[in-house]
Amino acid sequence: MPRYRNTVVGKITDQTRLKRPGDPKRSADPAVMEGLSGLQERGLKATTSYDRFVAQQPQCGFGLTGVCCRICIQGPCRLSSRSDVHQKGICGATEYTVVARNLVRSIAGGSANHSDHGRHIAVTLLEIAEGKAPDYKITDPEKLRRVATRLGIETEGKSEQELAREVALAALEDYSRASDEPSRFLTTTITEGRFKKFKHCNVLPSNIYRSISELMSQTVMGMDADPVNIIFGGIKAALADFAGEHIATDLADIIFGTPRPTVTESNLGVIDPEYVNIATHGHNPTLSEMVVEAARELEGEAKKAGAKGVKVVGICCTGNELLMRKGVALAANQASQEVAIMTGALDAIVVDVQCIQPSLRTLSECFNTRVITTSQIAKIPGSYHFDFQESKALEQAKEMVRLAIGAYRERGSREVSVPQHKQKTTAGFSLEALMSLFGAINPEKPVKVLTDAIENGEIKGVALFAGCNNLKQPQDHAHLTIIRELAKNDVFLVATGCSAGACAKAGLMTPAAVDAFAGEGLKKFIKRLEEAAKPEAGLPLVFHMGSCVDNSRVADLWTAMAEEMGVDVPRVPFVASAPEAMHEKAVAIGTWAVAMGIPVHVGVMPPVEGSGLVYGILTQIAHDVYGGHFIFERDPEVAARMLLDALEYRAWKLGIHRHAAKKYQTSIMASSW
Ligand code: BF8
Ligand code: SF4
Repeated sequence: MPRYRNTVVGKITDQTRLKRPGDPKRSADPAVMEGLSGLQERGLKATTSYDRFVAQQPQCGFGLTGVCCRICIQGPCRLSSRSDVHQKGICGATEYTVVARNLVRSIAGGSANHSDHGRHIAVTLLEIAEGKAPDYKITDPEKLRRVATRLGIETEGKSEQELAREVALAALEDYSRASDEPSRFLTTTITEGRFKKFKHCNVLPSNIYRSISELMSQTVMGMDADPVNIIFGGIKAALADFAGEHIATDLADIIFGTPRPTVTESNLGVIDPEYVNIATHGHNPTLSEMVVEAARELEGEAKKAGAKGVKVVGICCTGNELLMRKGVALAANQASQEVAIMTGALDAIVVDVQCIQPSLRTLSECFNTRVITTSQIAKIPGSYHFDFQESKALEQAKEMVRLAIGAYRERGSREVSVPQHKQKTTAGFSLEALMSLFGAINPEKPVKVLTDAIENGEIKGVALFAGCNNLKQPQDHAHLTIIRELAKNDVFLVATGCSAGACAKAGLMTPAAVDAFAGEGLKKFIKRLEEAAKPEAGLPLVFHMGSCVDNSRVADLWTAMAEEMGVDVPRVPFVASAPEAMHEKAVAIGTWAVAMGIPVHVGVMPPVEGSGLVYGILTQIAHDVYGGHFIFERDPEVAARMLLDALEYRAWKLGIHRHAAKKYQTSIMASSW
């Protein structure tokens, strides 16, 4: 079998590396452009990330290519192949060691973030089971039973409380196991082929935290110098990240309910100046669900203060969690969080963890917004801080809402300026919701509806759009450009995280977008689903599958497809793209997706170009070993072509192999991609 070669992989187009300082095109989102120019018009001196990005130019070339090592304090050592004396760091570390170490340390960061989030939810479930978190309950007992069964826990004759306790303890065991037995949340959610592959490569994590700390240990000064071994350590921590994400998704569904299709609105226009407005921002739904409840209960107090009521809106992945489960409107994704405050109509912004810019606090000074932090490990100096405890969650959430009502009272006649842009959004497509949609056509084998559509050529495959905003690109532009191109070429589209936010704000999560952008095959497929399932609000062009931890839902989809097709994941026509990746969490997700066998496009160059060897491992060798690989391409149009090529290559091979298997009455080859 010839090795997979995309003719443009390994090279990148000549797009300018950095957005020109002063480039007026800062965002594809008209609400953001209006918000930014409004600031100047109002004569306010506040600066935003967009300004600070320009101020940071030119960024350091050593850092940009990953060859700056600061791991010990003899450094920083900046390596350069152009100078004899700078080819190695002081300790003798070469560029491939330094680049690999820097890369995997960001996987450790991302994995720590996601798995911490998962552990927090597992502890909440345990507290619910033990009666220590009276404001929470088990909303989806069926999912509780399904997850328990998947984990091999006996369900017969057990109460909800008993089962919740056992599931929570099984999740916590994935963080504390002393033996080398692999993580149960990983091994029970992947194909047998992937299990064998991970075992063979010695990358199966056992204890999530141990994988992260081992990786930190592996990469300190004077430890591992072998780039391949370092990257394998990174893959292990990335698979631990996957386990943590799966715990977060499964257990949040059990506590707060598994998302079902819901209709809401997105973009800054959802902020209504006549209400007390509270933005919930971050990632963990444990707090924000309580804020929604507290806002409902304190409606009367808000009215007494002269408002029409309390309006909760979402930002980033906390926004996605609330949007999926509660139909709460999404105000902003990552790069427009500051602009939400700049409307002047946000009375409070309640934050939990991750992707929260410290700049919010400074900006809030100009607009009298209460910034409320709630995590012991995510404080911003000068903010209101609550040490959030599940045992008194609702009581604390009410205090936060009262702070917002107080700020509303002080608003008086202060000028507010909300950009009037918002779009209808149909969201809430958990895997269960997607399967029930497909089940309207084939109740016995719902996923077959999707795989059949690929096999008969109606659609070309599935693409996941994930990841962040990154101000090296105009906000949302790359997401929207690639998505429209793939839609035109009949690719079924799912999205999570800030990519889902970009789609929602741009109106791509509406039935109208199907008519406007889908190619004939995709349109036919979606309309067929619509006719069978008759969803009240119709179906969107891009299916919102949730927050970033909910990429676990997407992995479950490709696993289900692989099982239905009788192949392993690397053969499924499925690709992923993070057009504006920014966070360490995105590096962790991209890495486990590649290890699962998915081609993953990244639209912003990560700091790996300093080592040809590491670059080659990520873009070529990864494919030989795992069947997935990274595609680094900054030009969204070229990237779209490359993603389509990867899908077509898989669909073509599947057809060829299926034909041969039928002819010779053998099973489909599984060993070579
Ligand atoms: O976890 S996509 S900017 S908000 S890291 Fe952050 Fe990136 Fe957004 Fe959600 Ni995910
Ligand atoms: Fe320099 Fe080696 Fe220390 Fe890195 S670990 S800073 S390369 S001496």
